Amino acid sequence: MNESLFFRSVFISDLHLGTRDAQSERLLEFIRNVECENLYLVGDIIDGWELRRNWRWSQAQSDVLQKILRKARKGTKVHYIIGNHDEFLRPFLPMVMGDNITIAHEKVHYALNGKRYLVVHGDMFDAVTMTKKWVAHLGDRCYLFLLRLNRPINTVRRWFGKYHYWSLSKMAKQSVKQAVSFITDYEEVLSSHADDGGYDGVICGHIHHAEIRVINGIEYLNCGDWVESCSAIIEHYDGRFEIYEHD
Ligand SMILES: [Mn+2]
Repeated sequence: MNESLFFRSVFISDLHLGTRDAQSERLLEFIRNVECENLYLVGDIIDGWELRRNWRWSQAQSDVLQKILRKARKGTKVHYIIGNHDEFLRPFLPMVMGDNITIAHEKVHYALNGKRYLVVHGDMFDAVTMTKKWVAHLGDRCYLFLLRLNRPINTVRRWFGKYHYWSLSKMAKQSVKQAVSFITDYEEVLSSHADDGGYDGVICGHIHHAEIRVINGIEYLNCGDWVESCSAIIEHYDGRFEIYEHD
C-alpha cells in the first residue's frame, strides 16, 4: 500500500503500544498512508498496564506517535479516548493539547450522514459482560459433569420404561451457548447505552472484534484492534462507514 488513502474519519482502537504484541510496523504503514480530517484513537492506545510490568517500547512505536502528532500539526483533529489499559491518563481528563489534540473519556462524532455517534472504548460495561463470562466458565465445567451424568440418567429412565434417549448435557449446552455469547452481550449492552443517550449509534473497541451492524435500530461499530486483526472503522466522504482491514 503506497498510494495515499483519503477518508473523512478514521477510528482505531486497541493498539496496545508498549507491548510486544503491538503491530507497530503495520500500524505505521497504515498511519503513514492515510489522510483524514478526524483521527479517533478509541482506547487502549498506550498500554500502561504492560509498561508497568515490562517496558517494551520499540522505535516503530515511537514513530507511530510521532506520525500521529505530525498529522495533528498538519490539521487532522486527533481525538484520544482512553480505555482501561490507558487509564493512567484518567486523572488529567479532559485534556486539550494545542489546537488539534484532545483526550477524553468519550466523544460525540457528528457524521456526514447526519447522525450522531457516541465514541467510547467500552470497558465500563465489563461488570455486566464479565459476570456473564464467569457464568459461562462455570457452565462449561457443569457441562462436562452433566455429560458424565447422561449415561446413568438414561439407565434410570430405561428402568422406568422410557427408551427414548434424552440428553441432559444437550439441554445444558443450549444454555451454556447463550452464556458464552459474550460478544453479542457486549454489542447489545453498548448499543442500548447509546440508545439511552439518544445517539444513533456507538463506535467502540475493547473486545478486539471489528463489526458494523444494526442492533435494535442502533448502529454498532467496533474498530477491532492492532494486535491481531489490524482493522479500523473508516468514514468515507460519501458518508459510508466501512471496516478497513490492513493486509
Ligand atoms: Mn480495553
